[in-house]
Amino acid sequence: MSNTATSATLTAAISDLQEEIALTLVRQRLDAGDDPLLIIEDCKEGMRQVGVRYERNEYYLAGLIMAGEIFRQVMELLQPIVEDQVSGQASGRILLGTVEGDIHDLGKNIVNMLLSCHNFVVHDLGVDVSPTIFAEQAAQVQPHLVGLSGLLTSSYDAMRETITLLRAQGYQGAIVVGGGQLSEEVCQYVGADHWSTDAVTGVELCQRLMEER
Ligand code: B12
Repeated sequence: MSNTATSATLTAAISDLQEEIALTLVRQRLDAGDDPLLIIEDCKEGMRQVGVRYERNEYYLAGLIMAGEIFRQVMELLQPIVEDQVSGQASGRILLGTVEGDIHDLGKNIVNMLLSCHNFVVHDLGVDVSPTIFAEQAAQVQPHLVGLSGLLTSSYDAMRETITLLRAQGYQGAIVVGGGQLSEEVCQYVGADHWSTDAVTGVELCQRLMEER
């Protein structure tokens, strides 16, 4: 059932904050056997458009909150299906969280879900996690990988501080940063080893890092 028109309709429903229409479209696509990961991509594009409309003052904070709520409900529908579909070899331990000052967690939660489906043991510290908590938990959990999520420009300094502290206390595993606005330049600025703007490629990266160990 997935085609350009159905993708565009779902993206538009999210972008227009039409909750019922968006959820109905998701249910219809799931009933038709559509790939939940493609559905997530269409919703993500809708969320990107919400962000653009917020920047243009077409939406205000309430619009962001509403979009977040719609996405959360979409994920409630998709999660059981994704969990049924994906599986893999036992992987590694990963410490995950959204950095200090940032409460965006929808993307991080998708990463958590996909990593768990690939048999990673995920220690998710939640949102607004201080560098100290990351460092304490890293010492306790001894993760193979650390994943830091952040969507705000101001999160880059929190990522940098967190990574500096982790390295200062001797953490030697790979550190991956993720978030929609990241780039190679930001990755270098914060001192991470890898970066990703997408959960699927991010999880593939984590799997590759585990294989290379
Ligand atoms: C929904 C939303 C919110 C919701 C979040 C709800 C929630 N529970 O997460 C709420 C209302 C809380 C919110 C608040 C704010 N927001 Co907001 N928000 C958004 C919006 C529209 C969508 C984000 C989203 O969920 N996208 C969908 C998910 C699936 O995508 P994602 O997060 O990018 O995640 C994917 C990848 O990045 C990756 N990934 C993510 N993390 C990780 C981690 C690892 C390890 C890996 C490998 C991969 C990975 O995988 C995910 C799946 O593919 C964005 C717009 C945008 N372009 O992102 C603005 C946006 C991020 N928000 C913005 C702003 C300004 C704010 C506020 C400051 C607004 C205000 N005036 O208060 C506050 C800040 C609050 C805070 N302290 O954090 C700006 C940031 C601008 C900037 N450059 O800093 C954006 C870009 C909007 C814009 N264009 O202006 N927001």
